[in-house]
Amino acid sequence: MLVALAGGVGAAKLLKGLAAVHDPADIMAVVNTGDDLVLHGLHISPDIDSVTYALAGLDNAATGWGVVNESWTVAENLRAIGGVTWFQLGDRDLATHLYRTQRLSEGATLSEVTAELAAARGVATRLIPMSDDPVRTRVTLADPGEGAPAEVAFQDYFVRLGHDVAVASLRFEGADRARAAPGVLDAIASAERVVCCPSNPVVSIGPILAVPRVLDALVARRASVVAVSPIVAGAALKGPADRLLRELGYESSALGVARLYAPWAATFVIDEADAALAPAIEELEMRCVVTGTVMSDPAATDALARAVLAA
Ligand code: FO1
Repeated sequence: MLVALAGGVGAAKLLKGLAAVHDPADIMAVVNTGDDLVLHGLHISPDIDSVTYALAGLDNAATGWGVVNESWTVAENLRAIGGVTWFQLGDRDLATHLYRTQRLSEGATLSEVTAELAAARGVATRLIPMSDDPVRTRVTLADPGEGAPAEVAFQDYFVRLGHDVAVASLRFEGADRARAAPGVLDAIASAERVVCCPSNPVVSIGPILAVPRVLDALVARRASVVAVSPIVAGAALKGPADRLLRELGYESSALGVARLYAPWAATFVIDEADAALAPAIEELEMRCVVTGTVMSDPAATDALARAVLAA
């Protein structure tokens, strides 16, 4: 079994590549749920949905989230009646949130619903939330502004504020009481290889590591863990990972991410643009693999997946 730690868009791409070059039924993706939110009474799991849509070939490559060929009738009507529209939900995407919310209200777990949705979309890769218990990423803003709350929910920071604000700190509400979803710890313990996808180290991988016993399980399997740097030439390919790393006191480089991951990952994959960092990464007692990590098309994605499996 290949186990992958996954956030949203970066993970979705690599998982697509891994599923193309390895038996998808032998891959289990453990997905971040710290970004989850309830809006219009609907339970939305953005990272689970990004991964599911990508593996089903339904992903919207232009946005990196949501469904391809989306229509916006509900959103347009919601806007007309003065509803909340800063977090955009397309018509096709809404079906997913309706299904999830209904099943959760019937007593199904998030793991069960995630498996049902993946099966319904024809996804062979096993998708599992990091936890069935609620864990919510909360963001403390450095300059909240007069009368504004200092701490906001993750999607308020990410979408409503366009992650264009300085962050002072993060916390993963509920993580201390959360249990890893059924099967996660056993899968890490018995995996042939664990792949940490090129996701945001602090807000995508961070919440997974914050679930009790996950970090210990990874440390115990350090020799089998391969992580892919989400930072290339000092910058994130998408999203605020570079800025967040700096604001939280880490170096915004592949080396900075390697320092964060060194306790539990023995192999680190970096881009050719960062080849000069390899010796410093190897000093962390990590094996450093230098290859093309920018997944600009399916061929590049599959090549990275092959390099990760060969690492
Ligand atoms: N990201 C945006 O930037 N704007 C949106 O309106 C938005 C809506 C949305 C709806 C469903 C969904 O599954 C994801 C959505 N995202 C949106 C993406 C999401 O906020 C982030 O990409 C992830 O949480 C970060 O990994």
